[in-house]
Amino acid sequence: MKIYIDGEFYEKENAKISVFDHGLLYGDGVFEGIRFYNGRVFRLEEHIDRLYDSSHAICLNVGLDKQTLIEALLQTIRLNELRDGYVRLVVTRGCGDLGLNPALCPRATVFIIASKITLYSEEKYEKGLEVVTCATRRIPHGALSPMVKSLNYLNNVMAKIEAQHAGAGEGLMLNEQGFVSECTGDNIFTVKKGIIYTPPISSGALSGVTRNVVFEMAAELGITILEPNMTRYDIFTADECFLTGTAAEIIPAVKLDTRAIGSGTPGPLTRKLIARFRELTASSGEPIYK
Ligand code: PXG
Repeated sequence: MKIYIDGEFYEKENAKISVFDHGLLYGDGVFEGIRFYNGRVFRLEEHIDRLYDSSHAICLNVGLDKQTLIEALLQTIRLNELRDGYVRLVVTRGCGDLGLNPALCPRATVFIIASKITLYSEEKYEKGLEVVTCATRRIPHGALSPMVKSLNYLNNVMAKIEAQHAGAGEGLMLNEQGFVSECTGDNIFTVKKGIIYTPPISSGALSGVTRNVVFEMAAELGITILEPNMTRYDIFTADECFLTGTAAEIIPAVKLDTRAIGSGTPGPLTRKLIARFRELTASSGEPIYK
């Protein structure tokens, strides 16, 4: 495996970051998780744009322009001779001193890992996930914008632990007001009487790239999507529910806090969206091998 760090490629054993890197010391940095299918990177531009928006919001200069970073990412996949997989792109504040002052970090650290990721078995895509509500709330806008895909995932990790302790596949996170925000690493959608619903970004949800693909697919199918404030009740009483994320793709959710959602099996619109999503991932995206 070849890993990109600051313009050089290293074997896995030698791909190391300093203990003085502020990404490690303070979670000071941003990242993207990007998938590629059939020799093409899916929604590359959207991921890169979000990374630069996240960096800009935290006053972090990536140190590379978008095109150079895209070329480094494609080159990392090529050197690993992969056609299907997952890229983790990370930009940290870089090496500094002890003390959180970012001004003491002269330049960002950029690293890129191209590998594989499987979050759920095929059975979960067929039968659906069970979800539980977590006590851990989504970070509020006033603490750190939840739009920033930062290296501070501790609240999501705490929520994931709660879900695991409950034996559930995913954990539902509410915001400080008690409205539904998203899951620990996925956006959430419901279907009720033919209309699709998802919490607004203002709820604290990440503006997911896969979430945006659902909006496009719904437009294509002529299905309305609404973004009202949502509560657990709206999910208990939905006809269908599914989660979206780069790693999870589109996965049905069939139970919330022991209540069956709809029939308790993946619904027809969910299945249709999964099928269309698979067509899109197989046929679109930035070619890796030109
Ligand atoms: N919300 C949160 C908090 C996320 O971390 C999403 C929503 C979905 O966004 P995208 O743009 O991927 O549709 C995410 C993304 C992992 C992993 O390693 C997690 C994500 C993406 C890739 C890998 O568990 N979460």
